Amino acid sequence: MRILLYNPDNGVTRNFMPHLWMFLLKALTPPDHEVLLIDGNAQPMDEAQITQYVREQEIGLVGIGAMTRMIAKAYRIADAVRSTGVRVVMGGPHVTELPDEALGRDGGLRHADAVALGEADEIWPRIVNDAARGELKDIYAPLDDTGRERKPSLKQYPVIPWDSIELEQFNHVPRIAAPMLQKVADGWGTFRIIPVESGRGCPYGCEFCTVTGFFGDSTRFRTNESVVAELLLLKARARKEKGQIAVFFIDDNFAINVKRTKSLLRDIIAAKAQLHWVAQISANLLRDEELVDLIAASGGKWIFIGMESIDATNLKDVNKGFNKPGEYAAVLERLAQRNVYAITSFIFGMDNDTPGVAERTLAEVRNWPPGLPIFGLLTPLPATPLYKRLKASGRLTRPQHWQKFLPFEMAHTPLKMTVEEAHAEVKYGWEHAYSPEALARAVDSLYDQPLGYRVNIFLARLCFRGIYFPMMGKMAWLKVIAQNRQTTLKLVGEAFFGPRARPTNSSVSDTYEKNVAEASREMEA
Ligand code: B12
Ligand code: SF4
Repeated sequence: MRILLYNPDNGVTRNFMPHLWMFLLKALTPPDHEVLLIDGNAQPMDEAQITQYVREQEIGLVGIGAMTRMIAKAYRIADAVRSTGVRVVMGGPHVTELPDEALGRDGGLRHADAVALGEADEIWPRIVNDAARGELKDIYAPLDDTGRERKPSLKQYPVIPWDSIELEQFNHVPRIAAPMLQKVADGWGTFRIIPVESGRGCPYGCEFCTVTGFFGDSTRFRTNESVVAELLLLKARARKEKGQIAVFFIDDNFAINVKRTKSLLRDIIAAKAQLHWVAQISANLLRDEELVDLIAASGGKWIFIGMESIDATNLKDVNKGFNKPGEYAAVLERLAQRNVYAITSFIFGMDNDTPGVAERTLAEVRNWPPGLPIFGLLTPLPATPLYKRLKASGRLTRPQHWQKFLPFEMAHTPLKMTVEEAHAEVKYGWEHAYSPEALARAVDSLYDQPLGYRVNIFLARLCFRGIYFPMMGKMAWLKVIAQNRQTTLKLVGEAFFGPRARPTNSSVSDTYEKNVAEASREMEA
């Protein structure tokens, strides 16, 4: 049987990285079936195109996975595929929480022939075999003999054949520039970001988060050997292609078990399996100096930190009181001292937020080492404790917001500001954090670092800006580059004429250094 695994486009950003579930399920498919993959973010398709593809390729089963924000598109594609008589199985966090919606048991249209609940690693081969025999069931759940949910162990993790998978759709280097860039340093003929997981689960239970409910509050890990082997495979591919591969460790909290993380990082270093990597780690775990040393030595370049808010009351409200805003600066400084920078994520529209929250947050951010701040709105995802609380108190304004996905729009009323005010705060956050002045300030604050670091922060900021201001076409990119021409010219000039003196026309560096010194004193105390 030919199987198509399809991931719908998210409607906001182009795909900067493949979705791991597709490659994982492909690797777990019984060998007598053929699996094709389409990621809508890299290969956008509408309903007509997908039905044509399914017919032409003689697909016998379509598997669709989606987060909540892509579910409306996922259902439209599923409906189109089912109209051709081909069966659809759906999986992922959204349908796990609301299987009745996908199966049309809530009074709506049926979108899927079958739904896979939770982690599908162990049940996928059964789904495929049932489908091949024409005996697909409505619901598949990973249960043990006593009928209790069974979380797959990650000790027998399959080998994802990254060395042979076709990855052209995820290459960020334009084809025209590839021959020249292949010759630069170790080769930049291709550049891809590849997702790798080393563990699952998070015990913290933040109120807005799906993870503790979905993956569980106890953590499971792959063996160090299997993670290291995967990195070596990726490294070999990059070398062979005269290109670059960066890894995104997609674990929800990569250092949730600090001892295990340190042992993994040591093994990566010992095996010379270092690639540049990004991971999500909560701020409280980054107090450990040795961990941060190992992060830097093993190739860690960017750490995604869910800071959420600079207001301790907000953090307590969403069960994230373990985040301590008072230590954010010191944590970021500890990373920056090792040339590791942070993607700092903030949520506006929390219950203690009032108008001006974006500027108050930015005032803090400006005093930190440069990073990539991102801003979103508090979103009640189905089945989270947040959703239940807001529903119980009658505060949901769009209880089924996923039916019509609207980026950066609230689905409930905050307590201390209006919905419109919350939207304006997010807009303010993005506009001011990614303005040409803010980009120039970020680049200047690294005045004492090698040029490469300044170019890195500049390019990363330009790309991250695209989350809120999508730059889909060449013209949009040209406009942004024109707006940032002063910084661009400064960096180009430096590349040709050597380093500049420390900037004197800005108080950035002084303020920054003062704050760093203060933060370090606070931590020492
Ligand atoms: C990596 C990641 C991203 C990447 C996505 C890009 C990418 N290419 O992967 C980035 C960083 C861009 C991202 C962004 C966001 N993300 Co995200 N992300 C994740 C993360 C950390 C890992 C995903 C992953 O690969 N997991 C590992 C794989 C193996 O697990 P899985 O995808 O769930 O697949 C398993 C099962 O679900 C099932 N399955 C999945 N699909 C299918 C399909 C079929 C047919 C079958 C049978 C089974 C099946 O089988 C798989 C194996 O067991 C998850 C958390 C997590 N640990 O999963 C959050 C998560 C998916 N993200 C989440 C959210 C909310 C977001 C954002 C909306 C955050 C925001 N406010 O901006 C954005 C939206 C992105 C966008 N633009 O659309 C939520 C989704 C909740 C929900 N109900 O939808 C999660 C669960 C995190 C959370 N805190 O709750 N994200
Ligand atoms: S620490 Fe991160 S993954 Fe864990 S519950 Fe909180 S938001 Fe979710």
